[in-house]
Amino acid sequence: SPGTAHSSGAGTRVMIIGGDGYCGWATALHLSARGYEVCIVDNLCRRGYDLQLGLDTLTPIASIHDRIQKWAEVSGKHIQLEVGDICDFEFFGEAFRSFNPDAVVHFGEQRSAPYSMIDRQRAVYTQTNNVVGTINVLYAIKEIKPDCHLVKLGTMGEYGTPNIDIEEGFITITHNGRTDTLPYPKQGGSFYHLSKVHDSHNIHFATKAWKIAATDLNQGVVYGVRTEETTADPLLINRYDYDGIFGTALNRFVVQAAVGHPLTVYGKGGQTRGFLDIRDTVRCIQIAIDNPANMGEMRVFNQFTEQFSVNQLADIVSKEGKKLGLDVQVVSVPNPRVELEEHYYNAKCTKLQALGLKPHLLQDSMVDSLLEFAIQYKDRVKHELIKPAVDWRKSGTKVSTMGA
Ligand code: NAD
Ligand code: USQ
Repeated sequence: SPGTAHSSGAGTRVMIIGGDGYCGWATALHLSARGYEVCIVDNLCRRGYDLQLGLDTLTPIASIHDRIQKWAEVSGKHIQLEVGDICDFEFFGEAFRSFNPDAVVHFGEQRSAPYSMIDRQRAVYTQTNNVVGTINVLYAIKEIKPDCHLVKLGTMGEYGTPNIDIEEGFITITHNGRTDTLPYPKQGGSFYHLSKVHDSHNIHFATKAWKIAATDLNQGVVYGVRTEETTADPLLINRYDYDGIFGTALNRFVVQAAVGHPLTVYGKGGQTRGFLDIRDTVRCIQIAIDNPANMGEMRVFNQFTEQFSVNQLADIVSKEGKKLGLDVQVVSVPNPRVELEEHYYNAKCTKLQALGLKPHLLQDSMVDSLLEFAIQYKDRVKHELIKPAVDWRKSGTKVSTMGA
């Protein structure tokens, strides 16, 4: 039964900011099932972006209240809920004080690069929401519970695509005969990715100034949807984005294959990124909580398990689709983003594995079962939401209503 998994971390009080979202919901249930005391904080803005832009998840998700109630029924575990905006310190400070967490996992940001590039207003919103929210979390820890461990979701996209190996957060440089270990150079590729760069700098400063303990998890692109706990009941199903704004590469390709839409490779398709299965996202978070950073330390882990180029993903999905009798076409569409389409990429990801992560690799069976999942829900797919919807070069000051 989903409520009976055991863990050495049982009893740890974990606040999950963004616990109604894709990574956050899966993580909240994973930890709750293992006996952690979980409190979700979310202002439900992610559901609001869908209403605003006419988007929808592939899967029919239940309201946060219904999800939590169903979880209590199937697992016997209670998850606390605080609906509110972490940018509002009056709300957030009170929620933090009353829950008194040992660890706070911060997923609660606007996380789409295309969304942040729609127009000036969304660029400003993305950076304000993300940077201010994170500063509020840092102040809550400092003022209310200085030994609370911050587990912050960053992104591999903070590093960009440099022509040298990517280290985990820091690089040792010898310059004019002197040597130092410094934050790895950052080159975000959108106002969203840059919001994470700003967060990393703010967190690093706060760990030094106030002796806070923080782990910055530079996560790669997540794929998949089913986790042990979200499959326990239809009302626990997770969200799955496939649209041109919130959908990410592999998840989009799988839905495209399921509905007979050509796979949308942007430009030359040599863009290479780190990827991981959502079943590993939840385990990485648990590993970070169970092995906290030291007070005064900002520890950085690169949270992905394998690297792929967009062309490699398209090949894997076409091959698997053919096995299921799908006729999968691949097209190169003009790249709506400004990014290198052919480049060197070699990023380290050893620290989480050293702490015990056993990765689920993107073997054929995973694509298979994801494809079958997408086929199951294919009648809910709105074809017009698939096209790339945001051009980096066209972002302007006029507020875009999208649908128009
Ligand atoms: P998501 O949009 O599904 O979930 C984020 C949640 O945070 C939403 O439920 C939203 O309502 C909430 N939120 C946003 N701003 C808030 C605020 N000010 N106050 C309270 N709640 C707020 O995103 P996700 O895909 O689950 O990503 C979670 C985190 O992981 C993000 O920080 C993202 O940058 C990072 N990440 C995601 C991926 C991926 O592939 N999905 C990859 C790397 C990193
Ligand atoms: N791409 C395509 N075709 C598509 C969609 C994407 O070729 O249909 C390409 C993009 O051009 C890009 C790459 O695939 O080169 C990755 O794009 P993505 O949309 O999958 O990922 P990204 O915009 O980087 O953002 C996602 C999450 C974000 C997270 C990031 C991790 O939305 O929250 O931070 O992945 S990372 O990429 O490592 O920075």
